[in-house]
Parts: sequence; structure tokens; C-alpha cells
Amino acid sequence: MTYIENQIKSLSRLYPEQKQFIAAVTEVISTLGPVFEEKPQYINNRILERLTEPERQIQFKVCYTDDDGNIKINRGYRVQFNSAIGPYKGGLRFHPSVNIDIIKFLGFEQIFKNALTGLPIGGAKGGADFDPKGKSDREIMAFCQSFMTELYRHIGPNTDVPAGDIGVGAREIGYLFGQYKKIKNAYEGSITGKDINFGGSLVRKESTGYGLIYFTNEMLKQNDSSIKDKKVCISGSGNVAIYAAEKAEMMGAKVLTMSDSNGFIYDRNGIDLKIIKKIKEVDRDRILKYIDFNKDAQYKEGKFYWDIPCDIALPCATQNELDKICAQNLINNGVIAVAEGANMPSTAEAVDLFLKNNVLFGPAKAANAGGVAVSAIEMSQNSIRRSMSFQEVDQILKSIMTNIFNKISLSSSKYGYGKNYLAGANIEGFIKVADAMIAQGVN
Ligand code: NDP
Ligand code: 2IT
Repeated sequence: MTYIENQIKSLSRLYPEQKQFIAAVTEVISTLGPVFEEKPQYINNRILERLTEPERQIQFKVCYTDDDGNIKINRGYRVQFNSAIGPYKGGLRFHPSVNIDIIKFLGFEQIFKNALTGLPIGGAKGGADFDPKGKSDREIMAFCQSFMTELYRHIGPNTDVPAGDIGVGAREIGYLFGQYKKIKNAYEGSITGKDINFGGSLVRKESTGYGLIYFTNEMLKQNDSSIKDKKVCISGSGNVAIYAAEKAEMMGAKVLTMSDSNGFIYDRNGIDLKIIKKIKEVDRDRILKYIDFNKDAQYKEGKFYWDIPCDIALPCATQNELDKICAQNLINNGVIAVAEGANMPSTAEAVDLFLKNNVLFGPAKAANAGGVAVSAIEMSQNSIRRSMSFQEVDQILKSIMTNIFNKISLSSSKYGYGKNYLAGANIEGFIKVADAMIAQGVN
């Protein structure tokens, strides 16, 4: 049995219930064979065993009272996975599906994503099995304050800097930051995604979605195409989906679909983002409402099977949303490129189908790295107490996303993977972190 197979087997024995984490590890390390052949020092230094065990894993109780006076109890998590190249960095997810398996999978992916940005940030993730849907502002505030009352002791600008993810946007970040500041009595960059009035960075809100489009366009450009005039299907209608749609439209594409966990809309004239922003960012309502504003559009209840013909598919909702049936639908309809705005939205079978059918595939850890990259730029602005302009940050974001594509494309061809950019992203991120771990000794 090879070093890689051994490691997958041993993790499956240790954590049999952590299916999503094992899937994420398998996806990364099964592409590293040629790297171990070239650099056996990674085997001698037991890098896989060390990299797949989080440096620290915290679980805590979060209690608050709802508007009817009932006491509610949730579980909070922070997994500080790897700090070889910088302080722990990664988002917080508030969603009822959150458990240690999900947080470990996201934290593990974050290590390599953060390495690909070229910025000094380690990998982490956190969150809670709390459902923000239908809660009042006061309930959200009470939950965030209770969550931070425990989390604050584990984080800080040089230790661990959380940010948003599913269910954690500007409102939640504001409440979390306010509580951190109060308890620590320190006005410091302890969390990113803050409002620009109190230490946030311009472009952070747009960065994951814009970055996804910069990456996708670069991938298309280097394959003799571009995003202009293309038909795009997007899933999700949250932070990532909205700003991916906005930049795609700015660059001349037409966005045909968006979704939420209840259903999806199809607008053959191109989705009107003013309507989406009002429904999602202002009213916090369901996407079904879109057809009240736009009678030409269609709404379909239930899962989106990616069966609307398009050139480019951008899954921007959640993990495993795009399975082999969806992938086959996209391929049958002639999709050219798929780029992941969400974290691991495509199942392993779906990725295999894309690669076998020569669909250009932009893996999450590369394609959605724009969010955390601008978070790191927010951290540096906080450190030097200076704010950069929108254009300045946007320019840096664009060049980071272009560099990421170039780096992973070089690595995939250097290690014999052709246009398998997933392999290139894994290899590129892994080598950087592994070399830093070896240089820092056994600890
Ligand atoms: P939001 O909470 O803003 O939006 C999430 C969207 O996905 C909503 O439309 C939501 O619908 C939908 N969704 C969530 N869970 C499910 C589900 N189980 N089934 C169907 N739809 C679902 O989150 P973000 O836009 O921030 O995050 C989206 C994805 O992007 C996640 O995978 C996240 O990890 C990833 N990501 C986010 C970054 C960021 O900076 N925010 C950076 C990099 C990656 P509903 O409202 O009905 O739940
Ligand atoms: O998955 C991700 O990269 C994020 N949710 C953003 C993390 C961050 O620290 O900005």
C-alpha cells in the first residue's frame, strides 16, 4: 500500500463518521503521488500525518434566550488546522448542518486555499449549528454575543482571524466584532469582513464573487475563450453568488439562474440583480419572490439539477450540490467551464466527469480564494491603520486571481496532470505548506 493509501485508510479508521473530511483529504492527497516521488523528504517527515491532524480543535456551548424567553443551546466550533505560513484564518458558518466533520473539511481545504493566495495566512474554520433563518435581529445579536464570549479567548490579530461564511454576513460580523472589542478592551483586526466604517476593507463584500469571475475569465482566456457573451448558470443567491453574478454581467455575460435552498429561478433575459439584492440583502426573503417582480422569469421548487443549457456553470451555494447527474446534464448541454464559488460543491464523481469530458474545471480552493485574499488585505490595512481605495484593492484581487491560475496551471502540467487544475492547486498549495512545516521542525 502506498503512503497516500495508508494515510486515507488510517484516517478512515480514526474518524469513521467524518465522511466529508475524509472526502476532502482524499481529494487533495490522491493527487500528490508525483510530488512524493520527487521529494521523499515529505514522507520521511510524516507530512501527511501531521497535516491531516488539526493543531487545535475547540468545541463550546453557546446559550442565548429567544424572543419568547426560551433558553436555546447550540454547539460552537473553531478548528485551528495549520499555522505553518501565518496566523489561522478562515470563516465562520452558522447553519443547522454544521458539525465537526463539516468544520474539519472546510478547515483542511482552507490551508491550501490560503497558501495559494501567496499571503501569510494559515488555515482554520469555525461556526455553529445555529439557524439564523427566521430569527429576529435581537436573537441574532444575542447569539453572536454568546458565541464570541467563548471564542474571543482563542483568537486575535496575530493568532486567529475569523470571517464570514454561510449564514455569517456583515450583520453578524458587526455583532461579533462589537463583543470581541468589549471583552478584550482592544480595537484590533480580530475579524475580517467588517463594515468599512469600523475597519473593514472596500471590495471584501464583493471579493469572493468578483475573484471567481477574474479566475474564470483567466482560465477561459488561456484556453482561447472569454466570459464575454457567455450564458452562465449560478446556484445560490448569497454573498458569493450575488457578486459573481454582478461581475459576470459587468464583463458581458448573461446570468440565467440563481437559487436558494427552496428552489431556483430561470430568467432567459438575464437575471436582474437589483431585484435579487432587494430580496436577499434587504428583505432576507426567499428567491421565489423574484417572479413577483419579473413575470417573464420562471421559478421551480426543489433542487437545481443544472439542466438549463449554459456555457459556464458557477456553483456558489454549498458542498455536494453538484453531483454526477447534474454534471452529466451540464455536459450534455455543452458546458465549457465550471468554476467553484462554494467550497467543494462538486462531488468527486462530478469532477471526474468534467475532467474526462475536457470541461475546464476551476477548483474551489483556487477559484474562490478571492474572499480570503481580500480578508488578508483587510488585516494588513488594520495593522497599519490605513484604508486602501476600491480600485487599489480590486486591482490586487485581480492580480492575485490571475497569479493563482498561472501557478496552478504550471504545476498541473509540470507534474503530468495536463489541464487538471485541481491537481495543480493541490500540489502548489501542499508544497508551500509542507516546506514551511519542515523548515520549522517537529512541533
Ligand atoms: P450565504 O449564506 O451568503 O449564501 C448561501 C447561499 O447558498 C444561499 O442562497 C443559501 O440558500 C444557499 N444554500 C446554503 N446551504 C444550502 C443547502 N444545503 N442547499 C441549498 N442551498 C443552500 O453564504 P456565502 O455566499 O458566503 O457562501 C456560499 C458558499 O461559498 C459556501 O460554500 C461558502 O463556504 C463559500 N465561500 C464563501 C466565501 C465568503 O467570503 N463568503 C469565501 C469562499 C467560499 P438559503 O438561504 O435558502 O439557505
Ligand atoms: O471559505 C472561505 O474562504 C471563506 N469563507 C472566507 C474566509 C476568510 O477568512 O475571509
